[in-house]
Amino acid sequence: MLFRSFLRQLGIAGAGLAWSPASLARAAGTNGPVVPAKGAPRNPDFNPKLPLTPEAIVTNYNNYYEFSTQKDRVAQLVGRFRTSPWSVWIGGLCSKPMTLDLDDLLKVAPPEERVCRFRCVEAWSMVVPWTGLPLAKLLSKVEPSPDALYVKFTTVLRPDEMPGVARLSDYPWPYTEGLRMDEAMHPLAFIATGLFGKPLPKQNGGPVRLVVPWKYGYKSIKSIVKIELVREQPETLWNTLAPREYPFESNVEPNVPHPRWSQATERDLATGNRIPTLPYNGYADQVASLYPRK
Ligand SMILES: Nc1nc2c(c(=O)[nH]1)N[C@H]1C(S)=C(S)[C@@H](COP(=O)(O)O)O[C@H]1N2
Ligand SMILES: [Mo]
Repeated sequence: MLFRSFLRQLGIAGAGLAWSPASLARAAGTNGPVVPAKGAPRNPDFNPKLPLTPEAIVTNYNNYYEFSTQKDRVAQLVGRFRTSPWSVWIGGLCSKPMTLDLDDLLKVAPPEERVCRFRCVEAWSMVVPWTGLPLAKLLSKVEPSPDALYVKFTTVLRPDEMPGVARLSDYPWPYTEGLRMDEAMHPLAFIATGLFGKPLPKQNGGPVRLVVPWKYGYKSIKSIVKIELVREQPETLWNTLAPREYPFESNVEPNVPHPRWSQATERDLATGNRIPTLPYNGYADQVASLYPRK
């Protein structure tokens, strides 16, 4: 599908300059934090040559069930969501638990930009320039203890600001996700605070989210307020709702179909074309060694 007809399908092409910088700033919210994402150098190790999916698509086609199950509605519904002030508690099995406000978090490591493939379990994909820092740098700050075998992440829960929560009243809110400790410490696991050189828009999980590019998109939890080091594999929202459809591990595996559809190909949001899905979403060289054949 052509870019313009895609936008039309989203209902924003008719609005002309719906994706002008001013309207993007409006979408990001006037009370959003000031994040020095601009000027973050692009890390050459991460797909620097992949063509980016247009920003208007990345910021208007969102999965964020706290707001809506309709992808083209999320950006319009985040207006009341307050992302400043923001702080993240990091604790559990570690010797230095701490609460970092966003400014502290941004100082943990110099920001870098990474271009990453992003593959949703629903078989669509995009290519996104994130700004942020490796998750490992953040976790090292709290000095994890050896018995920390998993990391549990939790999204903020504010039903008053998140109109989708009440509509899905039987969901096990808040949204939670998890990684094995060795996955979390892998250099590809990333904490994003920016997108396209700007502060991370609320609809994309601003002000701070996880990005795990070799796993299906639902692992990349948005608007994080809590990171807990734990001994047991944590419960997660999707795994609790439908364990057969959303396994904890969730690596991108083209040969393993979802119970309701094939995972062999994906729809590229930039072009509308179906393209082959790559093992580990194209990151096999980096991460396959984490998963020795059983
Ligand atoms: N808190 C929260 N995080 C979430 C989700 C969600 O509904 N709530 N959706 C997930 C899914 S299924 C995907 S594909 C990605 C979508 O990220 P994007 O909107 O930035 O493309 O966010 C993930 N993180
Ligand atoms: Mo997804």
